Amino acid sequence: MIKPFDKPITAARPALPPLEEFRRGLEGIWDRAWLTNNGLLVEQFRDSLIEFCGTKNLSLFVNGTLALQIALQGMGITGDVITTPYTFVATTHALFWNKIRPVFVDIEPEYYSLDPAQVEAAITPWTSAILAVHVYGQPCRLMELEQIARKHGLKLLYDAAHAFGVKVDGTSIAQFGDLSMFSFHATKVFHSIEGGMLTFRDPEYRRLFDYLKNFGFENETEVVMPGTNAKMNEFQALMGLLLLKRMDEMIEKRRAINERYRERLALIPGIHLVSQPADTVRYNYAYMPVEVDEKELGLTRDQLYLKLREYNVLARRYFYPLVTDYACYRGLVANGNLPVARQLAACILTLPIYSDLALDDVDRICDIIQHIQSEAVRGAVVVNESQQTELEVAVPVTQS
Ligand code: T4K
Repeated sequence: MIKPFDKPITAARPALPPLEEFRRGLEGIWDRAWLTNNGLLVEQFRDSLIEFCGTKNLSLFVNGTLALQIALQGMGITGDVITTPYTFVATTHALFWNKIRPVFVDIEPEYYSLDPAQVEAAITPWTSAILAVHVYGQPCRLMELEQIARKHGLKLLYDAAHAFGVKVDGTSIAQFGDLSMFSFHATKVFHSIEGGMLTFRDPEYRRLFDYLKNFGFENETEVVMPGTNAKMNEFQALMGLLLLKRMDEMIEKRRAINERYRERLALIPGIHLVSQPADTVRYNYAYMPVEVDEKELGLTRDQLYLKLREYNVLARRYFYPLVTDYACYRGLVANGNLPVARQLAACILTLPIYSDLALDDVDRICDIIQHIQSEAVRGAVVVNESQQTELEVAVPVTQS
């Protein structure tokens, strides 16, 4: 019997700078008594990000969801947008908040992003844009999507919430498409507590986004458009500045964790690893997804998820259910033919990964999975039925 962890090992856990550095930053904020509305630290953070991403066309926001909503509004996107059902629900919410109709198409099975052939087949005269997601930080089929977008005169937007720090052929992922949105939420590889960033090709968008995130104010007496409030504050920028310095170190730690998981999990029947990133990609190891093969493992994905909880390993099922199956979208959206996404959502499990996760703990998580698998094939795993019923009620099984 393997001992459960004393404390929960969560799927994500925020990186934190040394407290003393944050305290020193707070003293500066106190001295200036300037907390938000484009303060000194937000400006400094923006400058550092310009250098990091290699583009001046960059705007900061209070969170990624509002950044994406503002992007869609500012770019004047209307009608239909082709997008993925395999994502966090905020991607779709941003479309609905702009009264845009999402047209869901299936994903490709290698890196789980939009399948370019399906995108092209779904284009109609009402299509105005493609909104693709770099799921788990793995780049989408960038060149193919770009070609399709140019050929049909569509805008190409990326929800790059997971992809900060990723490079393709040495170029920051922030420089692809017409626009990318990054989330700096606490659970991400890099964060500013909450936070969001847009990077874009057209420099004109900068002014527009500045208006939209600050009530549309031109000056004290002039409001030029009905904006909202989506400004990043000084505390967020302080956290971001302190963590940006540690980006290489944080990615390196994640790389080692990912490598250890891959070595160990490759030996466990029923646990299938996601494809390695292409050689041209500098990956950020944002998540640790695995596909659970019920027959080989002897347990369903949900049974494994519940068993792991008994050991205090709080894996998550990102992204189950599909967005199209949430109560607020069921029946509202054309559900489409989504076999790859549906199959994936049914078997995906994301294991704990964060830069401070000890390699010994990774080993122990793998030992636990190995142990659960051996017991399952012996028929010795008892799944607590009340827990399972609870799970099924909370999350309805998706229809095929
Ligand atoms: N597009 C995509 C593709 C996204 O994935 C997201 C966000 C967005 C857009 C929107 O960006 P933001 O508006 O959030 O900037 C979490 C995050 O809240 C969310 O940002 C993220 N995606 C999503 C994938 O995950 P939840 O509801 O699953 O979070 P929660 O509270 O269950 O936390 C996850 C794990 O992290 C838990 O095991 C606990 C741990 N945790 C969490 C927090 C907040 C900590 O250890 N410390 C913490 O401070 O959504």
